Amino acid sequence: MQLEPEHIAEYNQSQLEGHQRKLSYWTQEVATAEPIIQKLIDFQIAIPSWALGTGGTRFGRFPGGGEPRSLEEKIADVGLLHALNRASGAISLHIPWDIPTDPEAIKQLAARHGLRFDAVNSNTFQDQPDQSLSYKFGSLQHTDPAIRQQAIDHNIEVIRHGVALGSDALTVWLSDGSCFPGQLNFRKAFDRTLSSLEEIYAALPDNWKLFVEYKAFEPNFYSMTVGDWGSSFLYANKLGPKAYTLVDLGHHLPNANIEQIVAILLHQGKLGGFHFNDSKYGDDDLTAGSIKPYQLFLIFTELVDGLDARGMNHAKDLGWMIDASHNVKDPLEDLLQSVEAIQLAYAQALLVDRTSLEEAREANDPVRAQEILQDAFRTDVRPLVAEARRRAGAALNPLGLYRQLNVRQQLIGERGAKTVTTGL
Ligand code: LRH
Ligand code: MN
Ligand code: MN
Repeated sequence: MQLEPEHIAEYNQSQLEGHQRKLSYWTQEVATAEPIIQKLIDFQIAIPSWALGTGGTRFGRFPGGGEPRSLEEKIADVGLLHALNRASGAISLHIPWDIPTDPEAIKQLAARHGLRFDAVNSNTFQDQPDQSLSYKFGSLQHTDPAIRQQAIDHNIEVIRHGVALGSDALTVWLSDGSCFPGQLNFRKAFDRTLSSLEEIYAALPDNWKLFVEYKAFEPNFYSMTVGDWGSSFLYANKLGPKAYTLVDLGHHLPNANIEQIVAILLHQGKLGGFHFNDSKYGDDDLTAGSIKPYQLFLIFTELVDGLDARGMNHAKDLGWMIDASHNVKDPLEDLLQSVEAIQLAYAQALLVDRTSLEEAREANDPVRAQEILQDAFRTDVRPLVAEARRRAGAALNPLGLYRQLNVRQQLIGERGAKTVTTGL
């Protein structure tokens, strides 16, 4: 399925009048509209290769058909998303779910779609068919040095794949931990994990970053060895300047104040990036902004504030990735929704009157502070995001065009109604 520029042009023409009516308020009344539109054009969010097929739960999986059967088809799908929204210009690969057997050809294919390779992800939370030793009791933390070595070697192999593709970061998420009190010596598990990570860190190219992703629970339910931002921060600090903490929004205990975590990590120069998703209960991996859009906005408010305070580039200095997948939506539609939710939260955060907010804080005026934040949050910024898309050559309403073109039906026609994709 190839999306032609004429598809976008025709579609946008049909939507233009309504769009311009809504946009005119912004261009005429809001002085900051132009810089916000520019920032939105620059902002790109990486798509995880494992989210292009229907996710499942351990109770079942209901694939929708037309799903990508190979890495090439996954790249084609991300290319399609990027053509529709011009905001998904990167793909994040999970190894060995997606092994680039011919990296040069894969790189060229991605480049033809205007895509680059974001962080590569290692996988030591599952046993692979050709693997000699089992990760049942952990990987980098394991009591057996041979198993630790196998996991270290895998991570170094993933770095090699990433180098071949032009990626510049490795994300390490460990399921290591324990399910029962007494099972694990916490101090020994910490030390072993640290020394394994040190070996991986030593294999990082100079311009690379190592993202240490934490998670409070699942699949281990008593302890996780990288269980919270504190332990991730500790590992990242001990490892060195190329190591950072990665925040996956679904990996916290209920009601955690993620925006405060983000603020402090960024302030300390140790925030590496994000896995965006949303959740109501646990690591639900639901569409970003679908459950707690105010939280997403508050996170972005801290990000904008912290990035500016440190003189960082909003688009380039953090890793922006989605990590969402589930059972009931068309995965491509879901990803379009996630990207849009992230853009909306970002645009709203850029609208916050930060000078007045700081004054309200200094004056201990929580009422005024709340008004300022909610004034931005309750503003409909969709015309700004749509305008950024239009100027970047994307569809004014990517989901609208996706449905008008019957993309899923076309993909089913090309790939079949029963497709199996690799991933979660
Ligand atoms: C773990 C996680 C991690 C994995 C991905 C598949 O829950 O968030 O990022 O790599 O899911
Ligand atoms: Mn994640
Ligand atoms: Mn997760």
